[in-house]
Formats: sequence, C-alpha cells, structure tokens
Amino acid sequence: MGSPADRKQEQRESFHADDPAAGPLTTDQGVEVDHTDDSLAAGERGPTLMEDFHFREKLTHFDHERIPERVVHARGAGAYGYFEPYESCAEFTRAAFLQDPSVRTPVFVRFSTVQGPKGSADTVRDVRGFATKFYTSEGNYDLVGNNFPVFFIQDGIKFPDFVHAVKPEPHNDIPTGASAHDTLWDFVSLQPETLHAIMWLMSDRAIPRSYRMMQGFGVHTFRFVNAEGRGTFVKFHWKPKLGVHSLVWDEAQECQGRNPDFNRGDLWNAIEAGEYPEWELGVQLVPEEDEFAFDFDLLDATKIIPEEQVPVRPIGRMVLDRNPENFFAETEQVAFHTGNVVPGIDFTNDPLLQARNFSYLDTQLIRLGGPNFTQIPVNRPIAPVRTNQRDGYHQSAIHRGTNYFPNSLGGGCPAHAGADGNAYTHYAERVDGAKIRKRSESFKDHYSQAALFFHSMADWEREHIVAAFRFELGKVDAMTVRARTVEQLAKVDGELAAEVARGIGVPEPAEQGTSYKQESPALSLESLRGDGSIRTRQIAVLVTDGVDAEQVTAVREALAAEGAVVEALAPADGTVSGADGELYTVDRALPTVASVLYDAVLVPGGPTGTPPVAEDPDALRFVRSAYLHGKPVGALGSGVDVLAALDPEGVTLSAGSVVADRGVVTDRSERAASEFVREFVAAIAAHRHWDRPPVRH
Ligand code: HDD
Repeated sequence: MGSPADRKQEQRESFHADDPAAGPLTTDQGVEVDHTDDSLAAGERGPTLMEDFHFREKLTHFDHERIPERVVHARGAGAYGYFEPYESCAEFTRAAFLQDPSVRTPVFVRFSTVQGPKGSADTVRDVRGFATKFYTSEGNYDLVGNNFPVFFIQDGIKFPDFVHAVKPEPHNDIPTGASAHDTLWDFVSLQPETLHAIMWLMSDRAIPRSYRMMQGFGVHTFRFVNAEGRGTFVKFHWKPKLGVHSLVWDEAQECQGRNPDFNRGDLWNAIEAGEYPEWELGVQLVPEEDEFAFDFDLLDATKIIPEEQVPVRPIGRMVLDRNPENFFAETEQVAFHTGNVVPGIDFTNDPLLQARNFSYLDTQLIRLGGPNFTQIPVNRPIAPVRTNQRDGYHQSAIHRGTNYFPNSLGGGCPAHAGADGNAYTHYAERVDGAKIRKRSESFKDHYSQAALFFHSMADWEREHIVAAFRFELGKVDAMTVRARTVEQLAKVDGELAAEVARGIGVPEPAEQGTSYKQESPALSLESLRGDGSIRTRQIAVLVTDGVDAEQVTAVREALAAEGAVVEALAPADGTVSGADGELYTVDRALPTVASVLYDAVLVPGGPTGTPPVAEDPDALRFVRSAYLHGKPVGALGSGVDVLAALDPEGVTLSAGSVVADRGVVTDRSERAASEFVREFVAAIAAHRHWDRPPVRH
C-alpha cells in the first residue's frame, strides 16, 4: 500500500472497466456480439423483431444514460490532486490531514458556474464553485466553497427563493448562464442582504481568466477543534499560486461563442501539459472568546473578516495533477456535502451552513438515484467503511453478517469506536433559547461591507463594477426594478448609484451612501498578482509569408523558457515561408481562433517596409481586439506599423530601440533583443493594462 495520495489512485484503478481491447464486443450479459450495425428484422426490409435482445439492451441503456443535472452548479470541471500541510496544526485542530507535512492527502476538486445548465458556456458572469473533497485517513472531508468569500443570503431557507430568482425565468427559460434579467434584480432590490455578494458579482471576480487563477473560500465561519476539545473559529481561503486574474466583460462575452469550454479546456490542458495548478490553503483564526469582537456577526455568511483585521495564515498547499478518466463517472457523479467533516473540524450556528448540511445529502439522493452513491468510486473514502447501512438502489457490495447494533451474533461488530479517540465528537457548544423564527439583530447591516468592498477597489475595478451594473440593469425590462436597485446602491455608495443611474435611464437618488468608509486593500485584484510569472500564458504570434522567422524563433524560445505557451497563427494552417526562404510551421489557422483566447499577441516584422500581417483582416482584427481588451501587445521591426495603424491614442511606439508603454512593447531595431523580451514578459506578467486608452470593458 502506497502513500494516502496513491491509495485513492489505486482504488480508482481497481474500478476500471475491462480493457475493450482485450476481446470482442459483448452484451451486458457477456455474450459476444458479431454485428451491431443492423437490428434483427423479419426479412431484408421487414420490421425489427422484439427478440433482438442486443438491440433492446443497447437502446434501453442509451435511453437511460442521463441523470438530473445539479439544480445549481450544473456546469463544472474537476481534477484530482493532493494536499499537504506546511506544518502541524495540532494547536488548533486534531484533523489528521493537517498534522504531518510528510503526508499527502488525495483530493478531488470540482470547479463550476452556478446559474447555467450543464451545457452552458464557461465565461459567464457568475460565482464559481470551488469544491474540494479530501480523502483523509479519517474519512472524507468536503470543503464546498466558492470563489467569493460571501454569499447572497444569510439563511438557507431563502436559498430556493434566491435560486428561483437567478435561474432562467420560468415562462421561457431565458437567460442561460446569465444574471442580467428581471427576476434576479427584482429579488436583489427587495432583499438587501444580497448586496455584498452582488458587488462581487459585478466585479471582475465573476469572470475569472482561469479556474487556476481564482481564489476559493469556505465562506462560513467553521470551527477547528483540537485534541483537548478547545474550539477556534476558522475561515478557509484558497490562494492560487499564479495570482488572481480576470477577463474583460466584452472579451468574456465573445469567448462564450468562440470557445464555450474556455475555462474547462484551460484546466484540462494545463494538467495534461504538466503545469499543475497549485493553491495555498490559508486560515483566519479567531479565538472563541473573540466571537463578539467584530462589528458584524461571525455567523453571517454575507460578511468577511477583513484580512487586515485577522491575517490569513498559510497552512498548506494543494496541487491538481491528474485529469479524470471519465467525465460522467467522476466529475458528474462526485457528491459534495458540507456535512462531510472529520474529527477536528466542526460547524457553527451559521443558519446558511445549517441549511446546507441538510440540502446536499438530500440532493444527492435524487441526483444519484438512491442512498448508495458513496460507493461510486469518486465518492469512496480511502478510510475503511463499516456501517450497518444495507440494500437500496445500486447496492454493489455483498455485505455479510449482521446489520444492526447491538448484536451478539456478529460478534458485536462493528463495535463503537472507542478508547483510541479517533471517533468524531461534536463540539459541546452550549445552546439555549426559545424557538423563534426571526433573523438575528446582529445580521441587520447589509450595506457596510458592500461599501467596504467597493471602496477597496482600484479605480479600474470600480469602473468595471459600474459598467457591469449598467449592463445587467440595462437588460432589466421593469423600470421600477432598475430604480429600486439604484436606491439600494445609494445606501452603499452615492456616487456608485448616481453613475449607474446615469447609464440606465432612472433618476439619480438623493441618498449619499453609508458612512462606512473603511477599506481592505487585500480585496483588490491589484494585491493578488501571484508570483509574477507568465507560466502557461497563451501568447499568439501572427505570422505569414515573408515573416522574419529567425526573429520569431528567438522570441518564441525566450517566452517558452519563461513557461509561456506560444502559438504561431497564420491565415492558413500548414507552413509559411520566412523571409529567408525557410518554411516555418503554423500552429493554428487564424479563422479558427480569436484574440479572446489568448493573453497577449506579438506582431513580428519582415525585412521589407510592409509588415507581413498588415494585409490580413483577421490578423488586424486580432491585434485591435487584444489592444482594446488591455492585453499586452508586442511588435517587432515593421510589425510596429500595424500598431501605428491602430492609432493607439497617446501610447508611445518605438522609433528605434525598445519602448514599453502601458503594455505596448515595440522595437523597430532589426533583431529581437533580450531587452524586448524582458519588457514583453513584464507586460504579460502584469496581465492587463487598464491605463491604456481606450480599453473596452
Ligand atoms: Fe451550494 C452545490 C457552494 C449555499 C445547496 N454549492 C454546490 C456546489 C458548490 C456550492 C461549489 C457544487 C458542488 C459540486 O461541484 O458538485 N453553496 C455553495 C456555497 C454556498 C452555498 C459556497 C454558501 C456559502 N448551497 C447553498 C445553500 C444551499 C445549497 C444555502 C441550500 C440550502 N448547493 C446546494 C445543492 C447543490 C449545491 C442544491 C446542488 C448540487 C449539489 O448540491 O450537489 O444541494
């Protein structure tokens, strides 16, 4: 038996279906089949016969191939990997997987969008799910989080209302994968507890560049419990090593058509290429005695603990290094549940969390067709399972012996866990109160942290938020809903409300916003740039006949050495002939791609006065679009003329040696110098250049 991380893999392998290459086609019963192209019929042109068991079995199975998609988070992509702690967390929790840095715990992570169905596009404006199943030695622990640290509602009893409002409208099932419609904003305008999460939804966090480049949050305040039984409040944070990066809204929309699988493919390709995504797990710890030390309630899932107040302490890292082998078997059938906890991790009385602890198990029963879904390979713990649960649909185990407790006939087995202290013990929190249906007074401030978020943004982030509100509310037909939402925004920030109002044809409200003026710089994407590397960034190099291939090769190699993925795009696939007459291989034909699928573009030159790509409309559109989306644009030699033709208002272009101005890096000198590469790499590492005129949101 290998390490725990291998153990999950060994377990998966034991479930592999027989190798199809090992023998001929058979029926489900193992009977060999020599002909699967024609059904059994009475005569050459006659009717199909009932007797054709192979036909019936094949069709019947096909007719039953689908299961209900998830009511939310239907669209997702997943991967396996491992988690390892940096050091023992024994001071705060007895959870076994957080004790020993030499022990890797296998994980399965599923990322998702929330609103759209299983077949919707990836780059919609939405929350992203970030659910992690840790297959620990003490049983499965699920951290079912999102890429926002706050949720839209405070009590799970509102979840059906919120989801009904955000989902496609009931009469026409529109819109798909979008929140820009009347029912969501009607709900938002009437339910101000949504406002903080709505600020996140209108920010660039809602259009991540990649699942590999987004944060994850456990959202709720959970509880760590150590071996002495001492509890500590804890909030979980996942921080991506590559930094947090987002798309531009205009780009995200185009991407939905150009490549609806943009995020899913990105995750898959990175893992296949051995570029394993990595996150650091951090915790914010609050001693129990400080429960009331904040100006919000720790049990309120619409609030963050600002990192400046309680720093995030890194405790471990997670690496995803293996793609699933079968999407349905693994990514579709994985069943997360907030109630899956291990000793040392416990709940709080957060009413959203309490509701979730009911809902997830309930939903798996319908979605996966009965109580035995824990036997599905992706859901199986690596810890031993000994229960008295029996029978039910899809039971695949042959249980032996007794199935009740206490028993004597089965030797009393399985016995209660005992003195060795590995059993889960619920934290002995004292609870005392009358039965009431009432929101706690401490949950009543819905505006301060929405304002905190808005005020913590960089100028460009605020501009994007305003543009997003204008876009979303601009698609709402009911003017009363638009106006009521703006009135709510006015309680967050008067200027925000006024700017939104000016774009959507409703009166500017008189109210001037909350008096809460604090900021949390940690919330801005400016502070989340990551390690500054350009690893896995997709760089397009536009080539055509006459290109200076030697120059392209030199830059390409230099960028690849930094870990970037460089592709040569040309009007047609195949090869182009370089200026020196040599053939240069093309990676993709321009008509099959678009600038929204790349992080940066390079326009090389040719030896003559005319830049080679200047004649190609697809290439010009490519460069213009990259420029307008604030992406790094590089040009060499006569390629600089292509940029000049774009008329980049106020941006300085090279007249000789290298010039780098707001992400536009140009060099008219004959050879690609290392200085050009250095500047271009720095421009790519900065991701986007918002100070460039004009950037389209
Ligand atoms: Fe949920 C799925 C995250 C509140 C009920 N939720 C689901 C998934 C994620 C989250 C990531 C997809 C898991 C997967 O990939 O299979 N949900 C959250 C977060 C919440 C949250 C971070 C707030 C902090 N959810 C929430 C509430 C309820 C639910 C309040 C109900 C009371 N969520 C569900 C569900 C889903 C689900 C209906 C749909 C499919 C599933 O569970 O397996 O039970």
